[in-house]
Amino acid sequence: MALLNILQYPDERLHTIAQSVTEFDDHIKTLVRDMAETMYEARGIGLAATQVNVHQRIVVMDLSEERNQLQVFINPVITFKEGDVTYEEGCLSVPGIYETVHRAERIHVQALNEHGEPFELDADGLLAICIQHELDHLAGKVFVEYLSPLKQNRIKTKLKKRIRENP
Ligand code: GNR
Ligand code: NI
Repeated sequence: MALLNILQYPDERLHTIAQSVTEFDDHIKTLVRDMAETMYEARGIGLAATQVNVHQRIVVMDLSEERNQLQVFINPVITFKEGDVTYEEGCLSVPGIYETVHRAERIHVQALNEHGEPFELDADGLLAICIQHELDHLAGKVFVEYLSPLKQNRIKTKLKKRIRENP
């Protein structure tokens, strides 16, 4: 097991577009385990491979109170969206910043598990929000990009200052 380094916005590597996973070997299983360990240690509800500088379509999530219901999404695709919700989102790559974002309220997702087996699910509530947030990471998008350019610049300045003072 290993903890992975989480890239911090505005690191340009967060804008890399992830590639589909084609081989379900031990390397993927180790990566999924390390991503889960990193997410739990950071107290996040989700983590996309992009955030640990691995540009493959892999997401781990756990929305349970007891932190014992890991969900793994490989090559996830949202095939249906409806409705509109707003939620105050945060991100492990944008620490300490919480801003309201609009998302679809209900989605349908197709993905593979860590064994390469397909599954589908309907999601709403925080699960739907989190899946959309993670799929954005795989497409190179960070939630702050939904905010006004003014807010984005303020967040960039604040985080760059923090990184400078706290290397
Ligand atoms: O831990 C996280 N919390 C969260 C809260 C509201 C909306 C989305 C999220 S995902 C985030 C973890 C993370 O950065 N995943 O990419
Ligand atoms: Ni995030």
